[in-house]
Amino acid sequence: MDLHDDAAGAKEHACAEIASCESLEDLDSIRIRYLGRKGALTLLLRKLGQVDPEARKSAGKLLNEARDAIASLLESRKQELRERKYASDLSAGSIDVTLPGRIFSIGKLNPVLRVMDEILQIFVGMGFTPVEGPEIETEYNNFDALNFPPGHPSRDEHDSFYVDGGFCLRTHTSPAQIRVMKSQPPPVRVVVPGLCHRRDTPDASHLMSFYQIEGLYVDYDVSLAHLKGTLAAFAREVFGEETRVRFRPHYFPFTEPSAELDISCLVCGGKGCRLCKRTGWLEVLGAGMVHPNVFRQVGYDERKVTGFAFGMGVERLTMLKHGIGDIRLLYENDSRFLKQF
Ligand code: 2NM
Repeated sequence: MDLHDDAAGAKEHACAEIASCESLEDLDSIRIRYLGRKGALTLLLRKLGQVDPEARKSAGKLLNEARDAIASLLESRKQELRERKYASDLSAGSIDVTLPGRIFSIGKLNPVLRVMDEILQIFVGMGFTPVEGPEIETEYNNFDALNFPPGHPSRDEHDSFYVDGGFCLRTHTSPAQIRVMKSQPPPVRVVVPGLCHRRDTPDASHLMSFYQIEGLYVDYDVSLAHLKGTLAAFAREVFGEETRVRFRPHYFPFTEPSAELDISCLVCGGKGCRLCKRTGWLEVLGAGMVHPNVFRQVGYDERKVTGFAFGMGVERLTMLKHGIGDIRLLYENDSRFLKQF
């Protein structure tokens, strides 16, 4: 057995076959016959192991050269045959070069996520750090630690989703703030975006899963004035410099005092219209000074620290910003609707 002769022979045969080959299909079968898993060259290479060591080196070199030469000839012949086929298809009229190209449309973020990014950026610009928490929470973090007493209506089976073992789907992102406060001393300045879940029947303004962004600022000298200034600056950045704001007293278990922030109506500017139900104002978010019971729960000294917190529904803000009348449109994945944003 002489591998040198075999290699030279295989190469010579292959080159002749490739040169006279007239179709891409035949060319591929030549490739398989010589270079495939059971191809002539492959089998010869496998035999190398049986050759005595002195002859192995030169035989190996020759076989590798033969394989590379065949591969490169196959490639250049393939190119030739392709070009020939293309030219003949073109002259036969079976390719219509006037057809428009394929259009690949590029996807983009849902408007809710874009508004979420925009809101987060505004707070990042004011020194807040975005953090996230789990969607399945302990009932303790979701309610007890936030000063919701055991009989509070939002803890009802009809209002929250419960999971065995003292867990529930978070109904707001506030439990993440509990985790942050438990993990570090003041100062805390965080914004928390995330999906929340409540047992609501979907309608034009409710979904059972929705995004919230909440914020928390805790230090030794945080006042209601800081809260008002921060949220007024935020509202003007999202809705425009001419936007007026007002704080209306409200109640939340985890803040005292609590308030809701309204902005002057985006449609009528305050004169009264259908969007603002003739009031001239649109409700944007809830906020307040963190309740001392919350600080006590996380181990902060409630006599020394103060803080403000706020929370907003991202779908609601998206609807206000873009004049969308039904929250369900945002998630129906109808591209005719989504393309507008
Ligand atoms: C709101 C309104 C008012 C809030 C309170 C807290 C915490 F963790 F500090 F207790 N986080 N978020 C809060 C306060 C949320 O959403 C409408």
